[in-house]
This record gives sequence, structure tokens and C-alpha cells, in this order.
Amino acid sequence: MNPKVEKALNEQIHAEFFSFYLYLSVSAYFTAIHLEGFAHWMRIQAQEESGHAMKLFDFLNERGGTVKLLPIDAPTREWASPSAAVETVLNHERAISERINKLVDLATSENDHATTVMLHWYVSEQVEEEATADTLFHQVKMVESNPHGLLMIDRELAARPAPVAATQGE
Ligand code: OFO
Repeated sequence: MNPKVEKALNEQIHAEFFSFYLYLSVSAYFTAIHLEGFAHWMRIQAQEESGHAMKLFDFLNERGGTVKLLPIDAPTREWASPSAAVETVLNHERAISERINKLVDLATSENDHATTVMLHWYVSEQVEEEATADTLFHQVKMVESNPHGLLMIDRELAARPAPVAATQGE
């Protein structure tokens, strides 16, 4: 496998596992402030992130690349408000989208068509993840001074179903 692409895919596996850690940390924060619906939603998202990492892990193996797992830093643990926690997630998703776009550029310039095609799934996924985080952030901002509104969002988020299978990353 092309060594530059292999290295970049390993770095993306690392970024997706960091996403897993970050969402788990946000989930723990929401549990601590008794917003269980938010905590549930973030925990399901963490599962999706682990699915995103594993999809790349499997692809690297399939293409004869070598998976090299890297150390994961501790994520932020505390936020000043629910909207601050959701804003962290939104900014993180924006940064992940930038990473994915750079990965596509690299795979394309290295003529690695299989990787380019595989990454298209991540490009679409990021559109969805950014839009979801953006909507949630703005809704939470709108109701932050109104506990009733926050509890209504919490109830809605509690209904998020679990992903069908962690490795599918859907
Ligand atoms: Fe893996 O999509 Fe969010 O970070």
C-alpha cells in the first residue's frame, strides 16, 4: 500500500478513536448534570465513532496496509454549560471534516482510487454529522435559560436508537 496514504489512514483511525473518547467524555458530563437524554445521545454517537475507526481499520487490513494504533489523549472533561459541551462537539466535527477532505486530496494525488472511493462515505457522513451538531447547538443555545426547553430536548435525544452494528458506523 502507498506509505503516505497508509500513514494518513492510521492517523484518521486515531482521530476517530479520539472522537469516540470525546463523545464519551461529553456523555459523562451530561450524566453528571442529570441530562440523561443528552448523555444517551452522546454515548450512541461515541459508538458510531468507534464504528468509523473500525471501518478504516478493516479497510487498511484489506488493502494489505499495517494498522498502527497511536496513543489517545485525554479529552476535555468539564464544560461551563450544556451549549459549551455541544459547541465542542460541533467544532470537533468541523475539524474532522477538514481532515477527511485533506485525506481525499492525498488519496487522489497519489492515484489511490480505492481509498478515494472508500473515503466518499466519510465525506457524506461528515455533512450529516456537522448539520446534526449545528442544529443541536443552536437549539440548546435558544433554550439554555429555560430549563423546560432543555428538558424537552433531553427527552427527544433520549429516543435516539443504537446503531445497528458498531462496525457499520451508520
Ligand atoms: Fe467520525 O464522525 Fe464524528 O467525529
